[in-house]
Amino acid sequence: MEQIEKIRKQLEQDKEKVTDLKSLNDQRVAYLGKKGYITELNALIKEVEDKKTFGMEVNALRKEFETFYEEKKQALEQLALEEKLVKEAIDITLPSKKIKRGSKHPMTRITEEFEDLFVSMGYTVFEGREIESDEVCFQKLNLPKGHPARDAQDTFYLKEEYENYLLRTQTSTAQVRAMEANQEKGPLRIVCPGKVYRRDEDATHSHQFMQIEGLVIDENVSMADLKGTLELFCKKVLGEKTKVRFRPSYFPFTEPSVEVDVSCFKCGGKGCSLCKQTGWIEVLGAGMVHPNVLEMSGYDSKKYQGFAFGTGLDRFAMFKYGIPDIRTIYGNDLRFIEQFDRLEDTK
Ligand code: FA5
Ligand code: MG
Repeated sequence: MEQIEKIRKQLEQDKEKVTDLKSLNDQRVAYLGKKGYITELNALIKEVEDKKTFGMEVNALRKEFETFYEEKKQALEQLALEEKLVKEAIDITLPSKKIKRGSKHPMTRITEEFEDLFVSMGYTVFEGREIESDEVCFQKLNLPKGHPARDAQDTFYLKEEYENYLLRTQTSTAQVRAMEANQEKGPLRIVCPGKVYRRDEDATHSHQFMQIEGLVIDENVSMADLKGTLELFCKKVLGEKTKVRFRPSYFPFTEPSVEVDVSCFKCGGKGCSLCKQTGWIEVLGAGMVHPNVLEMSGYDSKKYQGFAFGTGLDRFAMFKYGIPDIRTIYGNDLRFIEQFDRLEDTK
């Protein structure tokens, strides 16, 4: 019985020492574990006379410990929870994190600007294809197999069973697609922007770039209409002071053909590094649609004439935004793309 009293007294002291869940658990092991104080009291039972009283006292002590343990455990857990809540509280008065907004790619901006301009002049936007047949990319544009002008554009062909297919080298393919899609073989007025591919690679030439094609077909369409349209286009896009110059050129699918230069927008025509001291910058190719091209797509070339033009959109983006290397346009670096979000002259 003395032993029991001794351990009861010790328990009173030990209760004070419990400060957290760990020390509480240590006490549980010390009292109720395999070699715990209360467990060992049980072993003494065979040595005492009044086994019944002794057993009851030990049980009472065990009960006392268990009650203490449960109550203390609950209290400590509650305390831990409260501390956690305080620590993890969210301060709703703090400024929120900025949500990152996407921004339009410069090529998307240029494309939309050009589309808007031509739509305002009565054109519709025509969707071409990026994978084209040799027939549409070359043959129906008056470039039969073996034509020397193919060399300047020969590109990425598809493998074996698709050997007659390639990644289009020019949006002029849209001329053929639009004429063939028009069942009435009547007037047409379309623009087609899109990606094109060539085996090129330097600061101003990319293996993938963008062009926009324009095609107008009607009765009595002349070179004067082409000139007026392109002059208006260049002035709208590059500024009213822009001077436009037409030079004779050659494309197999137009006759006559021209290349169009604009007065240098950097030096105004005086001569600088951008225009290589000439005062002029070449921006597009154009011409009157060749009668063969009209006929091959089912048009009556006696009744209809047309003009077509095609220009590299990347060049315009580079001029407009002062981009020195075309490859940054396709590098997917967000630091590059995000800069255009701050421009005020675009949507
Ligand atoms: C053509 O592609 C003709 N289809 C244009 C045309 C259309 C003529 C309709 C007549 C009638 P050219 O190969 O010159 O022409 O290319 C047109 C423009 O694409 C060039 O002036 C240039 O701005 C751009 N360009 C050509 N190659 C690249 C390249 N690798 N990277 C970026 N831009 C290029
Ligand atoms: Mg050219």
